[in-house]
Order: sequence, then C-alpha cells, then structure tokens
Amino acid sequence: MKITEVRTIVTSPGRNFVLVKILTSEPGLYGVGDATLNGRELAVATALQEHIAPLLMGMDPDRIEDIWQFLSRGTYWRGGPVLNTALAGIDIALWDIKAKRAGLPLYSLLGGRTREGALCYTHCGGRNFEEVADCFRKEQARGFKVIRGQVSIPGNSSTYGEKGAAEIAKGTWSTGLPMIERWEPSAYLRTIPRLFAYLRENIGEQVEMFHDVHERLTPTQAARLAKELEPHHLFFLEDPIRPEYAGSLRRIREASTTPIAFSEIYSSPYELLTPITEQLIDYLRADLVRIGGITAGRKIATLAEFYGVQTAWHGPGDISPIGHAANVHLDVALPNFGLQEMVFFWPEVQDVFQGGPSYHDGYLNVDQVPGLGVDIDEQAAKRYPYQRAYLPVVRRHDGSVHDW
Ligand code: KDG
Ligand code: MG
Repeated sequence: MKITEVRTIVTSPGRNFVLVKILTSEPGLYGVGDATLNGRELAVATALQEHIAPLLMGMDPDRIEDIWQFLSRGTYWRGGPVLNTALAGIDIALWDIKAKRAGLPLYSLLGGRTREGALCYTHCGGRNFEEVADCFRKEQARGFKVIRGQVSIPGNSSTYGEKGAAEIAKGTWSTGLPMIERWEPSAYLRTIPRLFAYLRENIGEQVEMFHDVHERLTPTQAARLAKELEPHHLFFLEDPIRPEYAGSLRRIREASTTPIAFSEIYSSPYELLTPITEQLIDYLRADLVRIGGITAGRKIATLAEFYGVQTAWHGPGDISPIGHAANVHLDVALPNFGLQEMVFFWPEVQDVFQGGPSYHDGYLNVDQVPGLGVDIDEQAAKRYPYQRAYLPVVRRHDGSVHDW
C-alpha cells in the first residue's frame, strides 16, 4: 500500500483549524490528522504542502515510526512548534489509517482499554468570586467532577480565563492584530488564594478544583502561590512558570505539596525529560498536536508511567475534534492517565467534523468504530475560509512584554 496524496485543509468554523488527510492506494482508505497551531496556522500548512507532502508520496503508510523518524530527524534542522505540529498531523492521520485497516478503534491498537471513560474537566471564570462559584455550581450540575477556576484580577483590563468555557472554546484570539492584555503579578498573587478560599468555603470539598497560572510567574512567585494554595487541596496548579524555566520547578516542589501540571507549550517530548525523570511534575500537560502526535505522546506517557507522573493532555478548543479524539483514544488506553481537557464544540465545528469524543457525567469516551472515529466534510470546510488571527499578548503596566 502507498500514500497517494497528502491533503492540507485550513478551515475556520468559528476558529482556525489545520487538518491533514492522507489518501492511500487502497480505494476508500484514508486517515485524518490535526495540525492546528493558533496564530501560525499557515506556517504549518505551508510546511505540510511545500516540504512534507512531496516526501511522503509512495511511502508505505503502515510504517508510522519510520515516517516519524524520517520527518523528525531527516529534516536536519529539527523540531519547534511549526514542524512538530505538522509532524503531529501526519502521525495522527497514519494511526487513523492503521486502525481503520485493522478494523479496530485506535485505542485497541494502543493496548486496549484500561478504563471505561476519561475523567475530564471544564473551565469556569468570572469577573468576581460569586460569578466563578455560580459557574462551578452550574458545571457540577452538568456532572463535572473537576473544574478549573480563573477570575478577573483587579486593575487588569482583562484576565486569561475570566470568561470561562466560552473563551477557551472559541479562544480569545482576535482577527487583525493581537489583543493586548495588561497584567501585574502583585494583584494576581493576592487574588488567587482568596478565590480558592472562597470556592472551598462556598462550593465545598467534593469537587476537584485547579488553576492555570498560564506560565506567568517567576519561580519564587510560583513557589509562594503553590504554598498559599496548599490548604485548598487543588487537583493541580497548571503551568506556574515559563517553559524555559523547567529546572526551577525544583523551587516549587521544595516549597509546597500542591500538585503541578506542566508543559502545555512544549513542542518536543524531549523537553519533558527532566520534569518527568526528576518527578518535578505530577501531570504532564503536553499537547499531542504540538509534540508530534500519538507516536510522541505514547512514548512520553510510558516514560512518565515509570516516574509516577500522569497525563493531562492539553485539549480543545485549540485543537479540532480530530486532535481531541487522539487525546481520548490514548486516555482510555494509558494506565497513567490523569485528566482530560475538553470543550463542547459549537455548531459550525459540527458542520465540518463528523464524530469525535462524547461526554457523559464528567467523563469522555470514544466510539468502538475503526480508526479515530472522526471525519471531515471537505465541502463544509470550504464554507469557513481561513482568517488570520492571533492569540493575545500580555504587557505589564509599564508596557513590557509578559507571558500571556
Ligand atoms: O489558545 C491557547 C489557549 O487555548 C490556552 O491558553 C489554553 O492554557 C490553556 C489551557 O490550559 O487550556
Ligand atoms: Mg493552560
């Protein structure tokens, strides 16, 4: 069997997605992949169309690992979010083909089910503590056992996550130029411990809560926050410091027993080696579509298993139902699965994609159908043309750039 075409589809049903469709010499046998990279979509699409697709013509799609090595190391100047996201798109599509050929759901090729469903979480935000608590009550009523809590920070024009699930689903991206958010650490560091004291007081201990720092603190600030949050028993504190400071996770570990989830921004499984092998983290927050797909994800998850680290893949709305399905197929097969991010996709997305993970009472699942269980309606995809869009940028009150 041979690869006969690698098709790149850029579509924007409410936000931009970059998709891959790999066709083969077996009539009707193709695979779909996700290569979405917010704010740099066309860089990935061009890498796929101009540099990667020509290399794959005539290759055997069954040779997933060989193609992964060939695309990853054969490029010589390797890695980074653009090339590894393109690689992920190819990789996910090849796994879809392999599972379809076998007539098995993808999780079956990954070792079969270790669980009946994947524990998932939703996003709550608000302009004040009461709004956040109201959101927690609403989401608990929908069955969520784990909920992320974010809140507006006094003095800031807008704060990441304050709009909750709606913001995360369709993203806070903006067409035209990036939205500039203002942010200062002092007000943030005072507010977040008070938020979780309020939530524990008013929502109770039954629901698991966590918070996403979104890579904004210095190691010392992060150590302070993790310590002050200890009494509230968070499920984890997410991305407390910049990805470049991974070694400083040691400082947070020394200061607190608050569990740490880290690595959302990483674009290579190799960046995770120290955090995992030194047990500096409790959950790996990598994004399969960023680090190189299912092939990379299952390797780093297996390493993590031997160090007591669990998975908590980054999920939609940043990625499409295809990437989300790849998440959940791995989730239900991995012994060290921890938690899965999710959003409810909106109508335009459901117009373009058929299938994908389903939600029930706090858990996600995938159908027992061959492959990933997701398909693309290419005609519908054409109805949502790409529009340049950027993620926000944060500047401190003095105007200097900070991490968003
Ligand atoms: O597009 C980027 C956002 O989706 C990102 O901020 C999400 O940090 C994120 C999270 O934990 O979902
Ligand atoms: Mg995050």
